[in-house]
Amino acid sequence: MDDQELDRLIERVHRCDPEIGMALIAAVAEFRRPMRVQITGREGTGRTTVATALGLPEIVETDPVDSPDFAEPELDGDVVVYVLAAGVTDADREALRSVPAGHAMAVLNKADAVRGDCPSVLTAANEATKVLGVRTLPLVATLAVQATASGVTTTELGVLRALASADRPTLTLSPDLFVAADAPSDAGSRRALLERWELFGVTAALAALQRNPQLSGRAVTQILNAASGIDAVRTAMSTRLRRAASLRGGRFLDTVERLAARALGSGARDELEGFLRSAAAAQIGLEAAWASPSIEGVVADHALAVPADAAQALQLARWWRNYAGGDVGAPGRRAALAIHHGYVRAWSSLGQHG
Ligand SMILES: Nc1nc2c(ncn2[C@@H]2O[C@H](COP(=O)(O)OP(=O)(O)OP(=O)(O)O)[C@@H](O)[C@H]2O)c(=O)[nH]1
Ligand SMILES: [Mg+2]
Repeated sequence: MDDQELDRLIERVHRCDPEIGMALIAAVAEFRRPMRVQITGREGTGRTTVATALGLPEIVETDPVDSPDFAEPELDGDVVVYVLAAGVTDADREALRSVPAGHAMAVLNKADAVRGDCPSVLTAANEATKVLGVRTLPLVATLAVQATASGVTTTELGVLRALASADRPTLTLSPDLFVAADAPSDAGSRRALLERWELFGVTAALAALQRNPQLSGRAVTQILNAASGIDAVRTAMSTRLRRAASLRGGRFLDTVERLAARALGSGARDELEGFLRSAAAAQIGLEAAWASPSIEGVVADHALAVPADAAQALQLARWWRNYAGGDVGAPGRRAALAIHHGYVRAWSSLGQHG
């Protein structure tokens, strides 16, 4: 939205009604303030490492949850990243219950320590999603940090290739076996590999090199990055941030509505109501409805669809009206009808101009 539009609104409202003007200034400041991301969870679950792996400057680590040494942290960030390791406890559940719907995501960190293979890690993450009611993604934060900070070196690639070609299935059963095994390369360079990539990373690299011994160091680094799970976590993070911004827009419109009702003279009220009827406000309302937690299952990770022409707008409007008519509960119906209205509005303006 055009920032100057809001600044001009503030000026006009302030001229009519200084008190409402001041309240509007505060509401606009809240609407525009930078996003705040909190990273939280119990002690030692890997919160600092996950924050480093995400590499977001605005991320803040809270005091740990469920610790005898700290008061429970207030989880009021625009996005709250909850880090789990191993299982879900009652304290985790309780802490997440305090986060407003639509603002939390969870990471099942130390996925390399989950006994078993990749499917059992996914099962564990899905279990946590079900138990917590918050989408939970598996992650090996240490590997993500390492693969982002520095790639597999030429020396490491040489050792990994030699080990991969030896094809010893028992090699990666444990760190001790890996160092002690009778295999190409010396124990020192294998220990160095473990120090940087740990057994999980080494195992993933060897599997990749067994399938394709020609892989470059850069390609192996990319495979390690993928194996860490960080890409999915980053994607979920940006979805959450986008939604948090949209939900904040919805709260801003609610505040403006309240201010319009409170305004004494008709001048300020007319200005505020004019804004609420504007295309900019309609867009904010549409995005807020799209981000509504009640329809998250339908919308999933999709961004708000912008119709290319009137026909498409009409099709989208119909789809959402139809959805609103189903058995979707009151909040779901409200969000769906708001989206329907938004597309009807888009249809009418696209019809006029195109
Ligand atoms: N195996 C494994 N270890 C990890 C992973 N992520 C973090 N760790 C290790 O877990 C330990 C704690 O990590 P931190 O990032 O300091 O965890 P934290 O939650 O910030 O810890 P506190 O702030 O001290 O409560 C460190 O030894 C990390 O190296 C992971 O994905 N896998
Ligand atoms: Mg920490």
